Amino acid sequence: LAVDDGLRTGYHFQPPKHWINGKNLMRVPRCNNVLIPRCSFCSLTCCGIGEANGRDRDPVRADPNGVMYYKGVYHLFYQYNPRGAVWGNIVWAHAVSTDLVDWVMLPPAIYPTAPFDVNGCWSGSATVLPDGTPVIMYTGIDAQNRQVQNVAYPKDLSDPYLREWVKPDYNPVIAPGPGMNATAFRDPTTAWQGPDGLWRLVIGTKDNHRGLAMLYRSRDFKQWAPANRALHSGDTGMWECPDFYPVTSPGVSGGTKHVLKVSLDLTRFEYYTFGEYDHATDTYVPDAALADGNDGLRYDYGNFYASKTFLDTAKPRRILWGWANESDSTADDIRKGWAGVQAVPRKVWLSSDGKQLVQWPVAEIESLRGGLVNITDRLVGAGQHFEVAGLASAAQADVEASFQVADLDKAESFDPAWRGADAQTVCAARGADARGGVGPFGLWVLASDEREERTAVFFRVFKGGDGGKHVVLMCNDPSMSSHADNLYKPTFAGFVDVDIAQTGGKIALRTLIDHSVVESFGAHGKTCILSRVYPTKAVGEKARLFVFNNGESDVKVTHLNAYEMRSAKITSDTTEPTSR
Ligand code: DQQ
Repeated sequence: LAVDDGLRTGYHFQPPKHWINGKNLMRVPRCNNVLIPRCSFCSLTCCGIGEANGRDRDPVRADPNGVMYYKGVYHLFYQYNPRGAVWGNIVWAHAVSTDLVDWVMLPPAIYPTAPFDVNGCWSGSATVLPDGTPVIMYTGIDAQNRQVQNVAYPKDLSDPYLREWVKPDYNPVIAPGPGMNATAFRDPTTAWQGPDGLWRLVIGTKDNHRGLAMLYRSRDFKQWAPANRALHSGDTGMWECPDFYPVTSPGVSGGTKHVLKVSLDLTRFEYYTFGEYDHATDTYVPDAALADGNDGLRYDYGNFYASKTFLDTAKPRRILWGWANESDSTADDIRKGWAGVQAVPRKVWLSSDGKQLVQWPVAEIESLRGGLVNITDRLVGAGQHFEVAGLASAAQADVEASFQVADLDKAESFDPAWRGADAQTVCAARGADARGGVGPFGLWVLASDEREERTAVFFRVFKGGDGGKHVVLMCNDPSMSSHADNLYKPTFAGFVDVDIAQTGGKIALRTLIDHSVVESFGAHGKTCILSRVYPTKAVGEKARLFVFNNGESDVKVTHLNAYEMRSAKITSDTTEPTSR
């Protein structure tokens, strides 16, 4: 069974056509000769991890790049292969919006033109200078296949869409120094100014297995000098797409913390820490309770990578963009003619207890809400489920639900063998159909008539957490999501930092359903999971939505609002830049 063409997203950003790269497959002996794609830039050193995280599925990149707000317009650039047959020709595609919902597609803004980027224009960031000029810094793959950093400036600041970008001849502005790994030196961050007036930015690299966030300084954005030591490093392999920015929380003494996020090339997951950044000495010290790398906190415990934030000075707020890969087969992607979507833009901030970041879809997304189905105080008994009926299409919906567990004493004990294990391991052992004490309870989304196709988004509660607290697990289980063949259907999961006894057994879930996207926010944005699914029957008007409870304790749906979602307007501005 092939993946249905009707699974294009309605309000998650994707270009009209987004061709996947051809897969140049190779056999890897230490993976039992499994075929995996050649990847021209990443280090395919561990097939096990790569396969486990879908790397063999889709080498195309759609990293959000240079995201910014400039004079009333939001700009989203992203990694794009306009030819699509093979890896290469990577350009910065460009789209603009005044509301983060509807988008105008523009011709690529940055594309190979010069020896310093002739082999590709890879990820980077935008900085708005104090005089109001935006500048982009991106990684160019030069004629020697080195990764170098180049700047580009708008050609015409009076063009509200900033369609054309000029690359000065003095590029590259940062080249890998002697002894540095020139094929792992990329993805400059947005720059910030220190008290001495110098600009700073961070570039991702590695030194053998050690991932590094290299710091550079400049007076004029033209001449850049490396700092004597990295801003931070970790024993995790290459650090791609670093992001470094301040966050504040009214509940946190001292106010501001700095977040450092990195994308791990080896696992295709992202991790962040936050802590104290001393502007005078450029020292970053993550808070002691936070782990670096694989045991660390994640923005999203699902399919979400190469993310980037920007400060929206209009509101003000910080907005996070992330790319969600496909998890169907290459053949299906080529047949569909598109691959790769963006998660909805999310507001991101530091929780009031200062223990983690919290995310929530930008409020503008709610302008797409249409018909509403509302449910209040409905009990779901052990092993019961009910349909949330009445939506014209449950394939494109926004569901906000609050659950209340009737009897927390029924929670199973947390298996000591799971201590130290990640949530995904626990959820793989106790999926949506494994009966529990408290939970699994939650939503079956994109469900077919007889529910033989369904994706479960749910909570499960255990006794025996640290300090006598309950352990709350949030999962996305797509194992029943589709009859189609050759899909990658990992169970994704994260722990949720709530004291559920203190909330009176209450926990909230919001899930954005968009044909092949299931993007969920647990406990008001504390734990987020995005997954891609490809039902064959639960498509369009045939998709249905249910609440289920596979636990022994009753659960009350104290309220549930399910909204139909209109599609975002994606229009094309096909004017070719004159300089092309
Ligand atoms: N994608 C870009 C790189 C980046 C990677 C290449 C992350 O700059 O490291 O398309 O997905």
